[in-house]
Amino acid sequence: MFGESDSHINVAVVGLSGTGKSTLINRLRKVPDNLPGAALCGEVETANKPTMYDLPCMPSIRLWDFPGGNTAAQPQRYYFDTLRLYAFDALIINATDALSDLDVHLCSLAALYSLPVALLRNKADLALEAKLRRKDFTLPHDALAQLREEFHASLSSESLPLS
Ligand SMILES: Nc1nc2c(ncn2[C@@H]2O[C@H](COP(=O)(O)OP(=O)(O)O)[C@@H](O)[C@H]2O)c(=O)[nH]1
Ligand SMILES: [Mg+2]
Repeated sequence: MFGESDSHINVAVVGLSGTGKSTLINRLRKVPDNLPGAALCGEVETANKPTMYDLPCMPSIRLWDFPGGNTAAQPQRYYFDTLRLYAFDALIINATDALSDLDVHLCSLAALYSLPVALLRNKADLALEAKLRRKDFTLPHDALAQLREEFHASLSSESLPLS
């Protein structure tokens, strides 16, 4: 994948399938999803092996798009070891509405290997729309504040090893 002499900071973007990992990489790289060379996005899993992308605004960083974990092809118990996540410099774990068992599993293993983790709450736009549609809130600002609270509460309830 990359040698020990690799001077880049290699960041693995991981999580369940469909959480928006590939889309996130395209947004960070400021490329449209349909541009040749962009990370493939879709409603079904589009990545079957880790794929590397540069980050033009931060040349020392390389982003790696991973297949989703906890699928028939990538069972959760093998995901971290088989895909050699321990060899990376940091993980971006993509979560959505509810924190998944995979997210918690990856956080624990990352702590074991002293890997820094960024745990993202993705697709917040959909959750925000749903809150407003149910008329739980009239102001988007209040709905967003509750989304944040709910996510923080789910992090605390799992006692994640996050700093
Ligand atoms: N509404 C919304 N849709 C998103 C977001 N991120 C990704 N998607 C959509 O979710 C689907 C799966 O995204 P993808 O990046 O392929 O997920 P991956 O399997 O984790 O790589 C695609 O249809 C994306 O357009 C987001 O933040 N909001
Ligand atoms: Mg993908």
